[in-house]
Amino acid sequence: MPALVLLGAQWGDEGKGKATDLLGGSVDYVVRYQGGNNAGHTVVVGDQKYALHLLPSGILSPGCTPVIGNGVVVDPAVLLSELSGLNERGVDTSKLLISGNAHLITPYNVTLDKVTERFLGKRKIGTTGRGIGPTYADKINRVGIRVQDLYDESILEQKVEAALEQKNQLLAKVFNRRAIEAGKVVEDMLQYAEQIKPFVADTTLILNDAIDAGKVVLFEGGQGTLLDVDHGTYPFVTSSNPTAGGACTGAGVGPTKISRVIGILKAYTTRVGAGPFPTELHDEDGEALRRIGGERGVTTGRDRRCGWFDAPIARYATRVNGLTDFFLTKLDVLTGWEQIPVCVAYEIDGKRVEELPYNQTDFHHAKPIYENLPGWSEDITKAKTFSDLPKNAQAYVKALEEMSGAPISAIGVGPGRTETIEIN
Ligand code: 2SA
Ligand code: GDP
Ligand code: MG
Repeated sequence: MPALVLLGAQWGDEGKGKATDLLGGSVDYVVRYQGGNNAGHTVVVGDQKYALHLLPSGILSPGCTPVIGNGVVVDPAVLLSELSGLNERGVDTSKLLISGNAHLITPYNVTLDKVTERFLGKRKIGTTGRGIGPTYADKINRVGIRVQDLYDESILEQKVEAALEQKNQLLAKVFNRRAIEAGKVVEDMLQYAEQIKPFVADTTLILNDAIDAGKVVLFEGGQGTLLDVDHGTYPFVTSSNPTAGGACTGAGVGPTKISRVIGILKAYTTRVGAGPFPTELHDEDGEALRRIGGERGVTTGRDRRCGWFDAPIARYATRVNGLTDFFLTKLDVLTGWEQIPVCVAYEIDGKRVEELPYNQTDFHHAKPIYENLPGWSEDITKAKTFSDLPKNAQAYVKALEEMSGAPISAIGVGPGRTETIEIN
């Protein structure tokens, strides 16, 4: 098992942080390949709770080398503050590696993210406001600033000036804002350069060498399949590729090296930010899922929208990621419901549709077709094996597995590291 990908099968917040941490003990490298500090991964170790935004969850496993790949966008101020926060809690972060080709989130990109959302008003995406979209836009427009630019002041100046040329016109004419001074931005960015330098490396070379030497490399996705800029609910998506292919481009590793792709799947569905969500609940059940599941954004503190499990989404995740298996999380949150509705297909314009429609308008009109599965009332948080689960919980897991197109290899029954059932 030289290289594996672990990613969100829904709209993010499935419990990827916990799953990565769980595997951390048997993994040599944990690599972030996309996104930035828009991610929020919660890891609970004993009585300690960690919220990671930019750093890979593997940073909490002592034997593991955490890597920020070229596909990630890095806010240098956030990076340093996250590192020092962990250091203060006794976590050794000295092994961190950061790709010199990763792009930097500049202060003007954070500003642009926020003013654009305000400008869009009712049509806003509901971004995290961390500058993610504008930074990826700069990357694709070839006016991005990369980590390696911090170590060549004259290049940095030229690039910042080039990037600001159009932006200052936009800021003045569309957003009625003052121009941003290139010199001030350069000064701002340079103050981080020396502290970041020890971590900067040719991560592609290191990771490929590691895989060739038989080391285990885990690629940790941020966000989720339906937030993917190509395969998600566009335009209500993030600006990167959380899907499995993103691990290859975002880390510089070929697909032939990856032998396992794990989809993290919540036993119900949540989403934060705007966009379609067929099984969303606007009633007491939705409120109960939010309360019991603690469904609140780890980065922004926003309430997450909650709904029942959606099987077409799980099948879609299996397809576009080539999933080998699922980790089913938060099964414990469903304890106490007499009946648990599960969306098995959609009704779109009077027709039954089994798969996620590729057409945006159809997805917006999709009405869930539910099947009710019998619930359970026993506490399952102490369950250690599949047979410890009540019969109805076992049947719920089996039904989800059948509908989702890949085997379930682990089940989360609580937030802690040990609250997991592994299935062989
Ligand atoms: P952005 O900021 O450009 O990536 O926002 C675009 C959309 O992507 C969604 N998004 C997320 N959805 C779920 N979880 C995320 N991480 C945080 C968490 C979110 C938070 O773990 O809770 O704290 O609000 C995440 N990051 C981005 C976002 O809501 C937009 O819909
Ligand atoms: P990520 O973005 O996918 O890493 O997920 P988040 O950390 O944003 O949100 C998942 C939340 O669920 C966190 O608060 C986790 O501690 C918690 N969690 C993960 N797995 C389980 C589980 O099996 N049961 C319960 N009750 N909570 C879990
Ligand atoms: Mg999260």
